[in-house]
Amino acid sequence: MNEPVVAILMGSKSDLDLMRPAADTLAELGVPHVVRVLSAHRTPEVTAEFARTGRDRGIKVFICAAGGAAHLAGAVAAQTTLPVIGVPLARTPLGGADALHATVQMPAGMPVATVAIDGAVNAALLAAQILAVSDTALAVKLADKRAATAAKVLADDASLRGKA
Ligand code: RP5
Repeated sequence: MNEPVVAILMGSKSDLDLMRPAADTLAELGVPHVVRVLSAHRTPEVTAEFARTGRDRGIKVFICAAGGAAHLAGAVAAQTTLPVIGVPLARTPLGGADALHATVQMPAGMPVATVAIDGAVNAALLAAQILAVSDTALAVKLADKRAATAAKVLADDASLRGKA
């Protein structure tokens, strides 16, 4: 695979099961990516350095996933003007509501595009859509994927109506 253009960061290796669909989706679309465990709280310096130097290493979009007091996306956004997509994870007894609030409620001037709780697939698709603004081949792949999604819904509908 070529040099990564999307960095998928997660606060703990225990988040990997929930975030694997993001990597799978990017792989399916042929988007080179890197997956890292980096924590806003446990490795703040390494995380900040990775975010600060991302643009120089060819990263174009960050996806940051964390559960609980989920400050990873905000901590990365504080270090870069690259787009940051936050994925709140349902990893605590509060079912992801804590992570959602921590990720989505950024102060003005420091945007994080927050997807749904456990929204790994949409995070990857949104990252691909950002890249596809200047990548026509990727835009075509995304359009094809949308068409396949629509076709499946219509096939499901037809089968429920006994017409398939
Ligand atoms: C967050 O704390 C991580 O993103 C994870 O969702 C949660 C629990 O981490 P572990 O205690 O499982 O390492 O920083």
